[in-house]
Amino acid sequence: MDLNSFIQDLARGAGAIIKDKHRRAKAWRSKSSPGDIVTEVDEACEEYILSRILRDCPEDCILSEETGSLGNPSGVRTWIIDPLDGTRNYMMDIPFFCCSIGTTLNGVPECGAVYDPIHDEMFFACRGAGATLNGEKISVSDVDTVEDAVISLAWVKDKVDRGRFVEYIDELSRETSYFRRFGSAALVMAYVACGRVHAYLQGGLCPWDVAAATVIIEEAGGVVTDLAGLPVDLDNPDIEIVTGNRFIHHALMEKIVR
Ligand code: 2AM
Ligand code: CA
Repeated sequence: MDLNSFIQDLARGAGAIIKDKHRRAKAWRSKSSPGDIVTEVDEACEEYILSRILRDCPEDCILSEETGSLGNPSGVRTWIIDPLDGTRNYMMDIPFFCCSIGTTLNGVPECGAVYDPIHDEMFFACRGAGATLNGEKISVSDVDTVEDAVISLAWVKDKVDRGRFVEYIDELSRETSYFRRFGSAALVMAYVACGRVHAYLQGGLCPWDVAAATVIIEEAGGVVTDLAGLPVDLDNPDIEIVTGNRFIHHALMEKIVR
């Protein structure tokens, strides 16, 4: 099996399901909190992706947002899946959401596909082979001052100390006004990888929000760490992330994490 084309094919297939239901009534319900929602489309996409992986890669382990862990628990490769990232945007007809599918080998990020079905953009990388957008090589921006940086900064309210993130905004707003909040962690990370956004800082994420995009950013020349400057731990259910090119990443760590 060609892993590169299989992952992209899965993300495109899920993207077709997402796009088909876009702007149509969808059944939905709350999960862990009123803000944390799942629709029938998240579940339909997940079923599509999981059935293909279970059929074609029975030796692998799987972690998927709506179902949790399944597959072979001792597999060396783990699939980490968010069938639909940006569900709130999707519900609101805001065209910023994606399907995110990553793999790790012995816990190390290996490959990732982040597919935006509305704009037909496939962000993809496998370790050691560079990152691409629709097949064209991409890289992070070379902006080197916070003053010029477009920064996405967000948090999940029930999972983080909100005051700390408000302080980050207070500190950074002395130097830039270019704050954004997109509502899909995987897709904004893909935007960091191709230089559309210069930095992204968020608390309260889950492994499936960041697994695929982490390898895409790293292969695009960017840096991805937690707020302590350490590699992101994909076993952690509550992930904080700082990412950007190495200048902006360093500047953010200096200014806010001190
Ligand atoms: P989701 O759309 O797959 O739920 C929103 O800022 C971003 O945070 C989205 O990527 C969203 O993923 C993610 N997220 C993770 N945990 C969340 C939660 N408990 N509530 C809302 N968004 C959450
Ligand atoms: Ca999701």
